[in-house]
Amino acid sequence: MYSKIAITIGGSDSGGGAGIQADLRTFMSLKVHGCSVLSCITAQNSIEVSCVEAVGKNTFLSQLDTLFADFDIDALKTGMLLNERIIIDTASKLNTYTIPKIIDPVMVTRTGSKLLEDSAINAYKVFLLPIADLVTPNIYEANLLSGLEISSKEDIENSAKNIIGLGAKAVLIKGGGLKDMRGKDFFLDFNGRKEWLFNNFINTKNTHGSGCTLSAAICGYKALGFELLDAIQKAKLFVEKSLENSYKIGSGPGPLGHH
Ligand code: PXL
Repeated sequence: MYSKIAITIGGSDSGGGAGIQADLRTFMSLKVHGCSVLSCITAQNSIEVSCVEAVGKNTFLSQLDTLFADFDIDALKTGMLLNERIIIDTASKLNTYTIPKIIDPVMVTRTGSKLLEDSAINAYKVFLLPIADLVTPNIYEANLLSGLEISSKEDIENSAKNIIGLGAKAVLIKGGGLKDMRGKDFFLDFNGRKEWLFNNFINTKNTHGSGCTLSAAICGYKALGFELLDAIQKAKLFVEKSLENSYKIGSGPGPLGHH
């Protein structure tokens, strides 16, 4: 019980549906001890993000240093990193850690609120992707990282190749943003291993935090010692079950019932 430790580096969602709150709920469901390094604080409910503030550099980096000084961390993920400064600071630390690193390149919410400054997209490409064991973009994020405008299955495969070309060891492009690609995700690694992964499409509006939950579950299963593709497949099932248990708490999309 709780012999493994994972860290999420990301933003707080005051509504408790996404961000570090979703990540910690996911880690707990997997019986992995969850630590959190806050990069920023958002004020949000199910319909809007009304305010975002970055955590100061010293407080941000001290959280990481303090955790690594005492705990044997098994895996980590990043989520909302907000700006170039936070991405560069994160990359400079992550460079020195050999544990599995899952990079969820969070850029925008499903309801259209921006979670990343435009100037920071390049910082992802230059500093974070080269040290990622896995990067998990949705279609929108894959477009921006790969410079392609994805509209087909073939585009997804080409975009994944470009992202591997930026130095990521593996990429999982989530197809859900394209109508006929729901429940279909594409995996590619630097050895050329490629797989289309499928799961049942759960028809619910309560999907807030599903991307965070997927990357946190992959991170959790990596902390538990699973191989990357096994971790991804198990994480997809975890998201599927959690979507079946999702619920509504405001007038917009509700959160997953992590399960
Ligand atoms: O789903 C991406 C995400 C990540 N982090 C925070 C968020 C969201 C989406 O709302 O609020 C803090």
